[in-house]
Amino acid sequence: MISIKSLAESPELTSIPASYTFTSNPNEYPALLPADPEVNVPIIDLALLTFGTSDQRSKVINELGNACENWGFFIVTNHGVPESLMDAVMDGCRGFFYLCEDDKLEFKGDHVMDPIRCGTSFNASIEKEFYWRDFLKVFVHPQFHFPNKPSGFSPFVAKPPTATLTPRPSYREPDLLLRGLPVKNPPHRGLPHHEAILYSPLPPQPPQSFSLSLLSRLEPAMVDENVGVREEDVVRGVGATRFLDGQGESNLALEYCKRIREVAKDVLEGISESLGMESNYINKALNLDSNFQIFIANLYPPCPQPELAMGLPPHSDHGLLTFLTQNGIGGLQIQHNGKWVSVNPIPNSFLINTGDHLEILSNGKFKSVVHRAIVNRNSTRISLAIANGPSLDTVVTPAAELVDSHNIPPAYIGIKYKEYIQLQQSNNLKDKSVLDRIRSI
Ligand SMILES: O=C(O)CCC(=O)C(=O)O
Repeated sequence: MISIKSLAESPELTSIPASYTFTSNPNEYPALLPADPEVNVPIIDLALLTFGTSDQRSKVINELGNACENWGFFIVTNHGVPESLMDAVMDGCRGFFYLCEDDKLEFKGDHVMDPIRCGTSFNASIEKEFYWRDFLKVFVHPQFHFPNKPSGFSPFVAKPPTATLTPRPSYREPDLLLRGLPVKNPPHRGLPHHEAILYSPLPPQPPQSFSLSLLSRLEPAMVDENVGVREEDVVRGVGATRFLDGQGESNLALEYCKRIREVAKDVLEGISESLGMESNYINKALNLDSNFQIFIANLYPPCPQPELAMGLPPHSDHGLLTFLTQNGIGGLQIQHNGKWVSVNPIPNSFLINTGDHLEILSNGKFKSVVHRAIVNRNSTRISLAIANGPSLDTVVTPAAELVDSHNIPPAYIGIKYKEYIQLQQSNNLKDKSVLDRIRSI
């Protein structure tokens, strides 16, 4: 089936084909409502969860609990994932969608559980109406897969740098000192992992994105002076810096996904505490060391009749937490108090939503919230949704601590996470249809 990108680029396209008509009555579908300034998704400063005083930490835990209960969505700032990495992964994904159709065919995949799959709509083989969306879906943990195109995404073995680079005027040393880490690796001796971040070709930026929380995520291997990065990779890249792991392997997407898992772990610790449990409750109960993580990139090209089309229909997410970023173009709408609300994430933040498995685990206290992606007439929107779930073999059931056989029975029957995903991915994407199948009350 033709990609939506190719269809949208056809010069003669002035209206959408009938098969892309989501509603025939544009009045029913307030697609392009501006975000309501009165309705604000909670914003949570994650640095306070990790580094705050105990009062600040308790306040953030409280905010997390309220956000999960009342919104199912929240925005996190000061998360520690470098903005240059977020931008670079976004650029790489744009590059993927702009590959020629033949190049993308290689990654088409045949089955919903193929580890790399790209395509159009949601499940075009069974859908009667199609969505104005192309996608790339990749399983990135516990095994990391990724397309080897465009080239900025390919792994490479780092070799020591051959030239001295001028560092950004940076907070590198103070940050290291604050963390108690030795300030080694002067530029002439090679660039360690964290400096690959700081020596980005992007213009100098305010320090907020490299605050303490970034350094919190540096592991000893990353400050190994033997791990270098080539200058040409720093200055060229896909408009980006390469990121290295302890073995000298580099892959932007791998690093990005790893950072997100670390943030997800912190957030889930806060959420566990908000449920009255030990901080590592969810991480332990759901075996998050081998958690299943999916990287989804969505492309929504300009649409000549956005009021009739849909990017992604109303649905909830299957996992625990999904991390969403976008290329500065809005389009996400969420259900809140019975109304559709447009949400525009703020730059350098993640919009996080709670998925079906957090609803199950919390026995319905936290709701996975239905959301949709609308399209627009003028701009190409790209969103990245990184879904973090339990391990594939885990059967998640309501936490025993939240169930009382007399007054609060378990509201869901658990099924293996892998089966749950298969059910969602092989059917039409519709509201909370999979969760509805396993409700017990
Ligand atoms: O593009 C968006 O804003 C939403 C993406 C989404 O819901 C998904 O990929 O499941």
